[in-house]
Amino acid sequence: MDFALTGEQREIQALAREIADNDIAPHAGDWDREHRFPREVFAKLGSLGLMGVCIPEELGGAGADFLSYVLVLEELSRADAGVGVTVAVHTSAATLPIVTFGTEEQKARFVPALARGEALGAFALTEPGSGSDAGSLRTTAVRDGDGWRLSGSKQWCTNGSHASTFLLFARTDPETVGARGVSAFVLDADHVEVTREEEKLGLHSSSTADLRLEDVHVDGDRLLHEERNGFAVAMATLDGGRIGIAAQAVGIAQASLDTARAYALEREQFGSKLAEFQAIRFKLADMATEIEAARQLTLRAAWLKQAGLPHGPAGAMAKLFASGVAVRASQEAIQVLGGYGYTREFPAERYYRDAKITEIYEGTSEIQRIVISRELLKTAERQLAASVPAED
Ligand code: COS
Repeated sequence: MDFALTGEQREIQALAREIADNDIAPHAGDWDREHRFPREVFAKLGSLGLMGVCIPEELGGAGADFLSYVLVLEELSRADAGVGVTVAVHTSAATLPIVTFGTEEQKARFVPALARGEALGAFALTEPGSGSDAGSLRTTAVRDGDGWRLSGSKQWCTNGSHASTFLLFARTDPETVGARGVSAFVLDADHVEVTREEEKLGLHSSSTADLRLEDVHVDGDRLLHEERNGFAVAMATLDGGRIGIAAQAVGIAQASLDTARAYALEREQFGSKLAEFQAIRFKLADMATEIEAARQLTLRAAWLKQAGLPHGPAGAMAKLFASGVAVRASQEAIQVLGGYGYTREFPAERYYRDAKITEIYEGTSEIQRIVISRELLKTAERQLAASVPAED
């Protein structure tokens, strides 16, 4: 077991930290207040290889590993969780699935612009009537000559208003109920109509849009992977994506701790710095301990994915735990700051608003528990079956 980062991982982490501290954190409060999507930041991240960290070099990416990508997400999210989710969805929910499931032609056509940050990617699975029960989606794709004709609507699509490439899921087999009739498509911005930009509790520097497709024709080469195998594409994509959301949660939690610690060293009450009071010290200690545990779960899940090992349940555990840590840490940061924590003068209230979504998107905490418990029980059943002697 080796807990040390490689030289390359440390370099990429340092680069992301520098951008986060200099180009993102100083503006995050304004972007939050103005609900501004900071397009220029993604151009800069793209020019530095940070919009395609774990995408192979021959496809325009930085060619680093998944763990480096997760380190970048933590740093960006520490500065601005809206920037973090934009990069996370763009990379692991839109670009990576094309790398993994695309034909050579699809990879060459779509990936380089995404990996360089010249194009932004989005992931369109959720619909008004289909959230946690993703297999019940109703957007249809029917055969139309050599291509397809798509109709339906999608909801809460991160990057929706700014993306040029959409990984979108539709039912190609209307006879089949549930997950089996779903296929995946790679679409352009002009295939989808953005009908609404969502108003959210937090993540105001990110875009969350509703989409409509009205009898849109796309060529046959827009189908990603095999027909009727789209649900597996979505699930495998979310297995990796959830590790990224765990990293985002760790970033928010770390920002919360940093803010609380700095305030405790500054603020005086009853003639002493807050940091002198055990009530405050213990809060900081608990926050730091939980954050470290969340980070280790996240890095281990990323390591499993990089090693090509099963990582779905490990990623679900990381997201389940880290998202809870982010909510608790941001809440505690407000408590340490007291009245100031409740105001916009300090970023703690932004962290609190941003943290909540990590318990919801890319699968709620309840869905993560389903993924984890299914695997637990499957393993127990296998062990049981192996220990029962076969009947003659
Ligand atoms: N990787 C690859 N394939 C997978 C998979 C995974 N992690 N998980 C499931 N599949 C496959 C199954 O093998 C099954 O294929 P077969 O029918 O060929 O056997 C198919 O997908 C259906 O799987 P399952 O029966 O488990 O589907 P369920 O409808 O029970 O759904 C959950 C499973 C609840 C885990 C799934 O719907 C889910 O993750 N929901 C949350 C969706 C989500 O995260 N939405 C947020 C979107 S981004 S904001």
